[in-house]
Amino acid sequence: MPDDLHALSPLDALRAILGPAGLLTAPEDLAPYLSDWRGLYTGEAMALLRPASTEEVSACVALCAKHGIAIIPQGGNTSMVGGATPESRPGQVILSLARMNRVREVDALDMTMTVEAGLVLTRAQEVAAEHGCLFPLSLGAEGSAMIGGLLSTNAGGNTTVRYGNARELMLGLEVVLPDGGIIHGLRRLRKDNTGYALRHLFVGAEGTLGIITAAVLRLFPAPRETVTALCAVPSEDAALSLFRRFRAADEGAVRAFEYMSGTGMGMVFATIEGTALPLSNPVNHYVLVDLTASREGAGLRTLAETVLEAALIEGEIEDAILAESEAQRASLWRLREEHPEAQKRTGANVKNDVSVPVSHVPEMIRRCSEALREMIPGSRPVPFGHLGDGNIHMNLVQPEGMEPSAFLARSHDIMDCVNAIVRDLGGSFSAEHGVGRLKTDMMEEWRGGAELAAMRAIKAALDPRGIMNPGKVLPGG
Ligand code: FAD
Ligand code: 2HG
Ligand code: ZN
Repeated sequence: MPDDLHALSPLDALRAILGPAGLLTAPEDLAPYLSDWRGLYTGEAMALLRPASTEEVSACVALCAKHGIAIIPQGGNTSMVGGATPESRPGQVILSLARMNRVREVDALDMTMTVEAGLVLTRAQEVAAEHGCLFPLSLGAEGSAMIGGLLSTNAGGNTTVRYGNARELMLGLEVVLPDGGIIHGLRRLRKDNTGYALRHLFVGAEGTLGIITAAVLRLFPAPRETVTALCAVPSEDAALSLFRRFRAADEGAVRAFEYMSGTGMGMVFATIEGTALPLSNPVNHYVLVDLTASREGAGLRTLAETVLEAALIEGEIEDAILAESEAQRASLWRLREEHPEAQKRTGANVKNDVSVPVSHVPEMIRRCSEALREMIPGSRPVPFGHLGDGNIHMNLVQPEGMEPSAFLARSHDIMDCVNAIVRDLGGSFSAEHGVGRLKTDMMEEWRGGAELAAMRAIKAALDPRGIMNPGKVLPGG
């Protein structure tokens, strides 16, 4: 920290580091950063810091550490668990990575891309494509979510079944530690067993251990053939059987395998303009499958038709449509990706981002739906999501006509009900959205004992003053 900053108040010193464009304090400028996408939380901050370089992040963090000022890192602010929203207490700052959005390097031979944390996911996908490659992470919030936020939540999305979560797509990281020190770990090595794999500590840490400022991402060959099918299936078990069929036909080809319920699809048609069912009859269960290959002439369409025909004969599907154009493919995917927005528009809803072993998905959906309907008569279970990796969003929408606040007052009962079944099936209460602020009180029960103690020890070692994203992930943290 330069000596001349010592004489200034913390806010003036931060302003001196960042310049006028880099620090905002007006309430109207701060407002969009103080609330979360779901509308669950609104917090307080004395300033929004907008650093433009790793050195600026480091200088800001060192200054905040000196004064004990809490820092809430924020990317696209699309967290589903209130992870990027400050608590309601004075004297904190939000640190937005939005100005750090440069692509530092793309290497199509090494198949890597070195980017800053504020790069929006769609832009990362575009840059990869411009170099004839694929960056495969894909999710509904991709137009806003940023690389730093995606890595910090270890986001999953639609392509985990083939490419893994954000963690598997990262080779190296640059991180500013809670004392302002910088880990220069932007290595693009496929093999690097050099002591503890520190980079992995920051993936999924939700900003509680430091600030990711840049990352080396893995790239893949660009797809040259893509086939998308929407299938109507008679049951959850049939959806799983269809997954097995596609995997057996060509495991490497399945890019996404998503489940949707008739209830969820109905909400999309009712609330999202320009959507309609492209099949003859509405049913209770749907599957959206994407197959891709990196070589032309892979015969994916024939493969899909063969699998679907066999499934039809066995009664595992009732109807299906294969996209005939890129526009039709996009419209089929829209039916899937509008699920969160459609539920929001339909009424108050409680989200359960859970995972179970893939083989238990049908049982989980059935048991949870039944238990939830029994618990709150008239409530509408909306299970949907990433069947291919075992992560289903076991959401519940309020009964029609019920006071939203009365429904939301039951949130914890609803989550407990789902979690008990998920636990019984060997699953997790926190699959891809993280713990954030919403689920800290579940950590003791699910990760208590030695596991939570180890997490606390890591937090205390790296962030002894507890300035990094307080109140997130660890109970009482
Ligand atoms: P933010 O919301 O800004 O932050 C998320 C967390 O990371 C916070 O704890 C924050 O403090 C921390 N953080 C942010 N940037 C940094 C940084 N540079 N260094 C350290 N910590 C940081 N998630 C999925 O996994 N799969 C999905 O399919 C999916 N779909 C979604 C669809 C919609 C419509 C929405 C609104 C969200 C969805 N999400 C999904 C949730 C969300 O987790 C992801 O969008 C993404 O991981 C968050 O990125 P972000 O840049 O918005 O991060
Ligand atoms: C998705 O898969 C996201 O669309 C959001 O993870 C899930 O709204 C949800 O519950
Ligand atoms: Zn999801």
